[in-house]
Amino acid sequence: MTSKITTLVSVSIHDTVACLTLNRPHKRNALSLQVIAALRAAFESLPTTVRAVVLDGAGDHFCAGLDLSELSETSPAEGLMHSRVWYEAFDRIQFGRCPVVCVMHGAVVGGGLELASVAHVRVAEQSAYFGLPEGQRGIFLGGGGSVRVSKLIGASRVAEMMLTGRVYSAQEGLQAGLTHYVVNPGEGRAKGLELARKIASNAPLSNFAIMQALPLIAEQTMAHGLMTEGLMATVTQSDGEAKARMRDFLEKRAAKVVSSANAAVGAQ
Ligand code: 1HE
Repeated sequence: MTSKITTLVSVSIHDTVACLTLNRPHKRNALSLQVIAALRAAFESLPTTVRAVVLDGAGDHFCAGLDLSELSETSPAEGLMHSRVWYEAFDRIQFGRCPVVCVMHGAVVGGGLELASVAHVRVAEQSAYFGLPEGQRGIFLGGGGSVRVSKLIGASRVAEMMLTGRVYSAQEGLQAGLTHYVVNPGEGRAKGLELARKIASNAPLSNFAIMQALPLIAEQTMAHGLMTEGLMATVTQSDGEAKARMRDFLEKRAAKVVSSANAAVGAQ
């Protein structure tokens, strides 16, 4: 394991998995433009040996959202550019090279939830809670949440959260679709690493298709979606790694699909 601590995002490498940690706990990991830049730089400079990422936050909270001190004096044009910087960074993470497992605890609010929704898999410790306090702050989602969080739980729930200030607990978040797992306090990192290691052991082309093609297909018409899927399926299955893996199964060398009896608390 190697470890490099930057001021705002710390990085540790565990073979094929990198752990990236928001490291601004005194401000509850509020996302300043500097944090967004550090996050983007950390993702873009991952060694090529890394095949999956765990993203979490230092201190008692995953992330308090947008650094509110940054918006108090901005003009409309500056506000638009501010959002653009977030969009570009989040786009690089969502459609980058490595699938991301986000491990959440404490506050996952505003831009913090927008960041979590960029990840491909979400794990919540029982302390996690989800809110969109933009309505109370007099602003609107600006980090892609109206698109990404709405895709997770539906625009109706997002509207209700923003209008009423409703906060979802970890369990409620599990039911609504904000997280895939709920785990005991302090167990999030281990669960995240376990999932990331599984992801890292997949064929790279399969992970590519899941990250890049699946979201596109979800936006396409039935006819276009089926065409994209068929093309992607053909590409993945003609790769040597797919052929070797299928041969391994047929010749009884590969693991079978078994029931997840030892799944984490509340796993779906
Ligand atoms: C902050 C921020 C922040 C904390 N921007 N500085 N997000 C919010 O509306 C959430 C605002 N934050 C909170 O509700 C609370 O801070 C928490 C529930 C997350 C944590 O409470 P607590 O008691 O542990 O910490 P605290 O005492 O409130 O905060 C500690 C310090 O962090 C304090 O600074 P200090 O200099 O007085 O020590 C806080 O001011 C600072 N801090 N959160 C700036 N968010 C792209 S659009 C996205 C739009 C949004 O994200 S809107 C939601 C914004």
